Amino acid sequence: MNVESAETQIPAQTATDRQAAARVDVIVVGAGCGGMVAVYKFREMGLRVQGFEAGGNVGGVWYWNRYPGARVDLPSIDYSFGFSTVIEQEWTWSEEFAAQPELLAYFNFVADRLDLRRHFRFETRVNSAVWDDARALWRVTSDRGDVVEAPYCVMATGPLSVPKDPEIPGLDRFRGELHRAARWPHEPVSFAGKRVGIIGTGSTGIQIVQEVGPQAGELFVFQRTPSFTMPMRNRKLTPDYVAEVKRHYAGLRQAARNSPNGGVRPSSTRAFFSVSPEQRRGLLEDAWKQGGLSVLGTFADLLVNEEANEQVAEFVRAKIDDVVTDPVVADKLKPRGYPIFARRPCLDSSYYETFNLPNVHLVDCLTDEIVEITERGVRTRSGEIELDMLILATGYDGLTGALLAFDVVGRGGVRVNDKWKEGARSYLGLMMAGFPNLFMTTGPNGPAALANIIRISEHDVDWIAALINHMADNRLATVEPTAKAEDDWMEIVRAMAGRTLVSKAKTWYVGANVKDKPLGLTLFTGGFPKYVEYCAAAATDGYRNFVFGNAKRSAAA
Ligand code: NA7
Repeated sequence: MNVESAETQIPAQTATDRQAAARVDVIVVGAGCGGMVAVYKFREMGLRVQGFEAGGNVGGVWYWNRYPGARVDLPSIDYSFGFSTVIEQEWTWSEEFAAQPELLAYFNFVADRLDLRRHFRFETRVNSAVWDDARALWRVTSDRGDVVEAPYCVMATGPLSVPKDPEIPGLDRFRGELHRAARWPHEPVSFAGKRVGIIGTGSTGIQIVQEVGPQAGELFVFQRTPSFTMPMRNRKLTPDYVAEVKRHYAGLRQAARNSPNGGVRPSSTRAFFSVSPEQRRGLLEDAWKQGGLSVLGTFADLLVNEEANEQVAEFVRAKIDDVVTDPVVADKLKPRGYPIFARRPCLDSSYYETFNLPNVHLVDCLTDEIVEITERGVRTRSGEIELDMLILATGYDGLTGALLAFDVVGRGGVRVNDKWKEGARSYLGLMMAGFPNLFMTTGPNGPAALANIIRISEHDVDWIAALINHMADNRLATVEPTAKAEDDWMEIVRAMAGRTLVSKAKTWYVGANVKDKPLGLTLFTGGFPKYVEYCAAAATDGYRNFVFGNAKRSAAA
């Protein structure tokens, strides 16, 4: 394997040299948290790394999602890198749940401090990644004319990087300001005195509504499926608290890795019906007061026991009546027809209070469906609502969208598009049979959306790095999982998915939000520690579930 110092990075290409393929050891696609960990780790291993990123800088979703009110829904302390004690000690979080500007500042701080930026080509979108079997190389091309080859390619493209417009006719006709939450302008946007409409009431829509409602002239919230949302109860972190955390980061990271969600929030082994109704009520009220995702952690069986789940759902629904003064609006805001927590639970600070403002109007698209977007606004069955601004918070082509958006071609010309025709399939969410030396971080058959994405990214990169080291030590050139290993993994994933209520809601988790996307829960629902266990087991006995190719036939050795 070629090992050179980081200083030998390929220089920025000019128009004349773009056609000649540059050569590195690893190509990393994406400069979100997965891509950042990956370039750091591979550089530390002495590998030459070339990263590509469509955005103008590091940060992934936090680079793109600059919409008003954007905020992480896991504690910042938890939603931060654990691979560098320097970063842990030098960075100080100001709030329990950081807002987007602070998160983006954090990712930039990490990039500066660890000198990661020079490994990426920004504002450069990968067009294709094609496996050259004869030379055992991935050949990656970009929309700027780059051609780079490497024996390894890591897709750190993230589960939520392809925003999805709603399938409503007339979107291009709208003459007012049109903003997409996930492509929010870098310049300030004013809502004052404007008639603003927002489509979508998932985590994103909820954060925007509570922020924009008090600022807009009028705000029309187009809600199709109400979400369950709970109080975030965000707070400033005191210097004493931060100092304490910094002393105990190692233990906190360990605890996070051992918890099902890869985070330090509370979880329980208690079954819902194992305690009396009064105790249940007390525990739920305590969790409600505590805020964040505490309610989810109150009982162990909320995602498997339908009756327990419904009782918690009813507890949360009743809270809406405590806040929203108009009983008709309160009722329309109540989520029904799917289990609580089967959609990503949302956290808010004043979402329901916003509907008490006289300028904020709920449009219930279940009873008054959107028919079209017009030049002047949104037409529902009952009439046209004129708007100065329309905001789309309509979600993402999640989990698979990013890898299907460009040409990823494996052995024998097989495309990921073909392989995933009936749904995402891979071994451990990390590798695919037929796609040698291609890795994914936070892939669609791992715990991606269901556990802390930073912990998963770090784990995945470590796992990939260990395999690359194993190959270097043994002079192996190619690796891919056996078809059987992949089949067996997908069976494990399917069996687990069948036992959880997560598959019982129409969400991006199951592909229900994208037309013609194969339906089904392909995420690993067994919890982060179990996932780590499976991955560790796969690395034992000389990686017995993988097929290796000899170094002799490789141009990479
Ligand atoms: P989500 O959770 O997928 O929410 C998208 C919202 O957009 C949801 O309320 C959808 O309603 C709504 N939507 C989509 N298309 C339409 C149309 N045509 N008409 C009306 N409403 C529509 O995306 P978010 O960005 O909020 O959150 C994504 C993740 O980011 C979240 O899970 C966290 O992990 C962070 P629907 O449910 O389809 O009826």
